Amino acid sequence: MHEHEPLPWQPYPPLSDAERVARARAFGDSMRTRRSCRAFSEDSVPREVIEAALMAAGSAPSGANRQPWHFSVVASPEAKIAIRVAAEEEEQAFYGGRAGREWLEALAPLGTKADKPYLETAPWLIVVFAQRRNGMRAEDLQHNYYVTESVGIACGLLIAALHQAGIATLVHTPSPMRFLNRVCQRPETEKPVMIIVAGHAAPDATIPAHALDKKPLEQIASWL
Ligand code: IYR
Repeated sequence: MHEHEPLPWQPYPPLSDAERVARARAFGDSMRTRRSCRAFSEDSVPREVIEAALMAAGSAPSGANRQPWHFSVVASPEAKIAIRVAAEEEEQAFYGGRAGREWLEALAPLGTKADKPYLETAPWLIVVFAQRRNGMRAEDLQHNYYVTESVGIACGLLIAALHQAGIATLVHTPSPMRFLNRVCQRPETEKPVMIIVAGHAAPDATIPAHALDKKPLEQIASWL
């Protein structure tokens, strides 16, 4: 057999068009109830939930199927504290002026600030790394393709899977975030992309009204 012989397509479940519409709407309706959570309780989430959601993330399409992602899953209090301390240090500088007036004005409706207690209270921090290339030595160096796009898709699936499992999430992007390589013991060839904070919302969690303002279909799509 040829080395690259394709396998037959595995048919999707046969549905009526009405069922297809209903399923797409049901998923959309569910995803529209997802909100970024900025106050987490200490309530636990089973590791199996995180594992299943990571398997969903790992199913994402990627450039040349290189799957250029790594998920460092942090639950230990020591590692969470190390991440909180380093992240807050960067955020102090960010909110203290490094972000610039325009960016800070854009964030004002969200009410975010340098204090990040959720990095310690949430049961899981999923630190996402992008593998720009594999291998350290020139002779076994392998480049990956469309790394940003691939990792972005995987993160979208991860957030969707966690939401479907009833888990609250926050995409957190301390800037710069190279400290995550040190805390998570990942090689310098990997670029930290985001932290996905996962857990349950604290009883007093709030959402900024601004977050409910999603663009209508007419504004996000055009048809030719
Ligand atoms: N990393 C900061 C700032 C921040 C930036 C954007 I763009 C956001 O959508 C939200 C926050 C923080 O986490 O506070």
